[in-house]
Amino acid sequence: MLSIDADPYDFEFDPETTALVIIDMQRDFLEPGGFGEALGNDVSLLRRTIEPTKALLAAFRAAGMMVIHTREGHEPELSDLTPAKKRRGRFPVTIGDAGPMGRILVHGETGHDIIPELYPIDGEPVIDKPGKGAFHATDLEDILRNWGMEKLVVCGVTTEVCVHTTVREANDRGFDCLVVEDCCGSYFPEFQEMGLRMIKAQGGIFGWVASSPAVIAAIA
Ligand code: TIU
Repeated sequence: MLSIDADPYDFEFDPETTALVIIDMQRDFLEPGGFGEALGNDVSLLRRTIEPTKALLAAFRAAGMMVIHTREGHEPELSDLTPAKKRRGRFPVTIGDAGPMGRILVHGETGHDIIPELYPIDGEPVIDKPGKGAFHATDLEDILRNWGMEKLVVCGVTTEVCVHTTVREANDRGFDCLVVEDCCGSYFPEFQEMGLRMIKAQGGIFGWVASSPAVIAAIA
């Protein structure tokens, strides 16, 4: 067992049964002209997560640990897009509409893909998810159980939306989750802070929180 200096207490893990799950580091959320901007957000707020996540990903790859990527998005015919999700926000441009990076949050479009800095390599599963949580309507739970994973190191965007939903889903399925604070980003600084505090409060009601240097030090 290895140990990471984390809140509310040390996170102990076996590298053989611990996976890195990188949530939705897609152009649509991190670059101008995508879904994040269509929702009225300043996407530059998320970009500080890229460099620390590159280092974290490199550490997992060097250690031969499992890495999984997720992407939020929909089939080109929008068959997996609920009418409620399409309508939400009453924005003039929304999911499935054309934007500067192609149709917003649609599989195969430039904006839907993972940013080049964190691009998956062969052997790393990419989970396409239609919802905010990575377990809803995906194979993620089967993949984790088939590969014998018990604990998850989770990061990505956005902290209070897809990272939180995924951690809550994982927690209820019996996975211990450690959230990497500097590798998570929100369009709202106050949600970033509160989102992380909610994870680790009450004895780690949803999981643990640590910095990427602490995680990398433990793995190295
Ligand atoms: N809007 C927002 O904060 N997030 C999302 O819509 N999806 C994810 O968090 N990936």
